[in-house]
Amino acid sequence: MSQEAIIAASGAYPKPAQTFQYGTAGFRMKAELLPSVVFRVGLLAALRSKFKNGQVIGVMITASHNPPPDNGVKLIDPMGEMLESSWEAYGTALANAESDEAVYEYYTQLEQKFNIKKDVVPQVIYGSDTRESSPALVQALKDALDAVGVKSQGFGAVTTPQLHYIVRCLNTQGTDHAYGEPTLEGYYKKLSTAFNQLMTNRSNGSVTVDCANGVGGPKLRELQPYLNNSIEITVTNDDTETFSKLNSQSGADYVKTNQRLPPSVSAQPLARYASLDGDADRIVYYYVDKNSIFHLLDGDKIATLAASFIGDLVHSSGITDFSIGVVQTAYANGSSTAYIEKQGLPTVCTPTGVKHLHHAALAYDCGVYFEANGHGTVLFSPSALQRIFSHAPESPAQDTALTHLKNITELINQTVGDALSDLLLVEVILAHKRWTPDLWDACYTDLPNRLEKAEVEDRNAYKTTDAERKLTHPAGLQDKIDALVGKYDQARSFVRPSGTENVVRVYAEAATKVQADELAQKVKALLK
Ligand code: 16G
Ligand code: ZN
Repeated sequence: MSQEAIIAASGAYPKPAQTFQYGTAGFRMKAELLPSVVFRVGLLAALRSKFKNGQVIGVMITASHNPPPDNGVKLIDPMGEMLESSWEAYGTALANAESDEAVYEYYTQLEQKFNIKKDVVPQVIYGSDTRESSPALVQALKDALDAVGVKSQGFGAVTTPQLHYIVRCLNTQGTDHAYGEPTLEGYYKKLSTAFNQLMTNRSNGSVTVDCANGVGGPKLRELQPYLNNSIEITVTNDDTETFSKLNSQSGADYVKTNQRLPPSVSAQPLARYASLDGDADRIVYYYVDKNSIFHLLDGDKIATLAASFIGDLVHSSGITDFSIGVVQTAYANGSSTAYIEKQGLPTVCTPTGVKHLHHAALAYDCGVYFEANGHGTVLFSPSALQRIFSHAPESPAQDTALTHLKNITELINQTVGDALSDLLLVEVILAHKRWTPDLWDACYTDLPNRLEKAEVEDRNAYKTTDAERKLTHPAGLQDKIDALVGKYDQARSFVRPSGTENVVRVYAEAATKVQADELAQKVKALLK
């Protein structure tokens, strides 16, 4: 493509006076700051696809659980994973190039650095959530893709995990590890076929799903007709027309952070409720007990449920020497970690952010990874899948368990955490176990905990080690935190810089709510 064409196209998207950084979940900020960033991410996606010999790269425009005026953009690698970390820095550099000429120059530098062949046709697909700002950002992306001759396809409003799914399908089409049909219909068919088989002759009442007034609402409605009648799903907070309602007083982040029902939900005792986030890659469950007390069933509870269910199926199928591990972050409730270890399963702690958990989960035949906030999935290694699908059962009971296990591998979106897939997974497990939410909850009791955020002058002054559980900088601060923690029972606290906001987060847990709250406040006070 000609130098003039790229420089001219870039000229339509001038860079604001702002420094950008490809963070934990791509670029994310006020939408009005993003057009130049999205344009340049389009160039990066083109390079990434060429570097990957023309494999399809995905670009998702979303700011997940952030408020309506925000937006964001992130890249999806060929197998549906997050962009390889080493490339984030190129995205950052492109986004910060001060002129259109500098953009072009850096682009060609990267072409040379990676020895990119001129004759490879890059392919990029893209989608967005339901924000008001999304169509204009999609246009910026398209202009970049067109300027550098990318073969592209838009999927409109989709959930983040749907786009991850389609990327993987496109890149595995026609191979012996084909992932599915690269369409939304293919996605619904894959999930529903597995779900319907797992729910044959089973039923499990109803679940009410709060969709945060985001893209999960319409997509859950699209999925519903494919599902058999084994559960009744009531879709709420699915107004995507009123832009200001997105993530407002609803959604997984609201419920998890406030540890309470969305105001729009009047809960019946012991009925099941779930909340998605704005791009439907997170889900938390909850219920109220007979005394109308709220109980949260978060990502940790989903991880323990999934790991123990899969462990039982593997065992009952007669498959041996099969490793199952649970990957968590520092936010995992101490009780969940203790519970998993008591089940004889290994746990690993990684820094926050899906890419870290995902990577660690690859070490097992089956790696279950969830952040406490409800973002997670289950990965089966290629050799584990091969063993599962070639295993010869030796009894009818083994045969049944094995069939369930195969369907579970199809039901789970293995590319990334997926609220719709996770919803069906939880529903299947509860139906198989005949568990009401209180029985699920009774596996272990969460330690009371508190999450706070603190505005600080420079969050980059806070550096962590040990999977974000300890601070190395500012010097001396960790000792003060440790001294405070020592004063409370079963206490734990850590401080980490946010990867998505200009704040520092403080987490504390302790034996009682009063202690957890007090510890969080005292640690927060150290940051002043
Ligand atoms: C991003 C991460 C999410 C993490 C959150 C932490 C992805 C796709 N998303 O949203 O997993 O929980 O950041 O945010 O990795 P924080 O760094 O602001 O606390
Ligand atoms: Zn999200």
